[in-house]
Formats: sequence, C-alpha cells, structure tokens
Amino acid sequence: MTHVRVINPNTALAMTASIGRCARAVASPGTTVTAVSPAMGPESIESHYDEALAVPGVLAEVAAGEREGVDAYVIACFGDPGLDAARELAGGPVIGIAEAAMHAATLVGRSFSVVTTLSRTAGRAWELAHRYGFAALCKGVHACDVPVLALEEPPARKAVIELCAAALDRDGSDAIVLGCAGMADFCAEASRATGVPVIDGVGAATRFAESLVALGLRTSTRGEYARPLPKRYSGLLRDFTI
Ligand code: 5HY
Repeated sequence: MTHVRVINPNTALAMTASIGRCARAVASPGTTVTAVSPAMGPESIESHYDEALAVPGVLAEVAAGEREGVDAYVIACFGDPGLDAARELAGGPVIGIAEAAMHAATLVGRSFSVVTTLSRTAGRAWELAHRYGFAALCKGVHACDVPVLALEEPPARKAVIELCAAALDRDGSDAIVLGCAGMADFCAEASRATGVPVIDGVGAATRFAESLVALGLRTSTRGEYARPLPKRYSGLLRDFTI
C-alpha cells in the first residue's frame, strides 16, 4: 500500500477536504491518500508574504510524515511553497502541483495557458514556468481575480471556466493549467466547456507521486537535496532543529 500525503499549505480546512477528495478520485486502489493542513500558517496563499509564512507549516507536515512512514508528498498550492526544502527532509518523492500540472500539460499539448486567481500571483506562475523549463511552452498566465477562498462560490466557477476559454483564444495554446488547488474540482467541467485538456495539479501530482514510488524512485540525497546540516534554530523555529 502506497501512502501519499497531500499537504494543503494554507489552513482552510474545507479546501483541504476538497483537495483530498480530488486526490482520492484519481489515486489507485492500492494508494492511501491523507490530506492535511498545517496547524499554523495563512488561511490562503495569495502573496509572497503568505507563501513565505506557509513554508514552516509545510515542513512540519513533511517531518511528521517521515515519522509516520509516508511514501510521497504533494504540496497542494500552485506556488509550490517549500518544495526544495521539503525534498531535503523527505525520503520519498515530493511533488508540487504547479510542477506536476506543467509537466502533464506538455505531454498532451505543444503549449499551455495558466488560469490563476489574483493578478498579483501571476509573476510566481511565470517564475515557476521558467524554473521548470516550460517558459517557451507557457503562452500566457491569466488571472480571474477571484480570491482563493471565494473559489467555492458559484460565480467563481463560471468566471474561471469562461477565462479558460478566453485564455485559449488569446494565447492559441493547446491546454489549460488550473493555477490553484482550489480549482481542482472545476477540471472536468472546464475541459468539457473548452474541448481541450484542462490539468488540475492536485490530480497530476498525486498520480506522479504514485508512479515514482512504483518505479522505486526516491528523492536523491546527493548534493542539493541532501539532509540539512545539523544546527540550532531559535525562537518560534526552535522546534525545527534537525
Ligand atoms: C493555492 N493559493 O493553490 C494558491 C493559489 C494562488 O492558498 N492555494 C492557495 O493563488 O497562488
């Protein structure tokens, strides 16, 4: 039995439950998915400040998972907060939903567009497209300007799906990447409405995580992802001492 821990880096428990449902909907029968939120952190992640303050909670959840024997992790926030640091702690694979979604999009299309929440988060999406090597294939990042925690309201779903269609027209791209874990359950409807592959990073990351475990692939401990060197951490971070 493979155990995949899906970490919603924000503390919105209703969103964590929705993310867990979306991950379990695609997971294999032999996979256990546990969806968690950190005990500390922002209720939603919509800025660099939020993203920075989400990382300690993500790392605490990975450290807990290591104690529990978790096989792989999904970081279910489109900024992939703490991804590299989490890979230094985890023995198994750690997959960010942005990285997973962009990889999946390029396997089914020559180009993709990202549909995200607030305009201020578009820069991070571009930064990740460059970091992951997809800058030439990402034809646009489009914000619906719906706050993360408002995505569950009916008008939001309509706005996101309409923006998916507009993004394809503007960019001439082949696929859509949904730029928020809170959009995961819009995926099927958006794909029906647009007629193109619409990728939800939660599902993509969950399947990638399972596949890497099935292939016997664990995070490399050589070089950049080696365990952090022992040292003291003080103040609020004292419990992070390795
Ligand atoms: C997410 N924020 O997936 C991102 C989306 C964003 O709380 N979960 C969040 O707007 O960056």
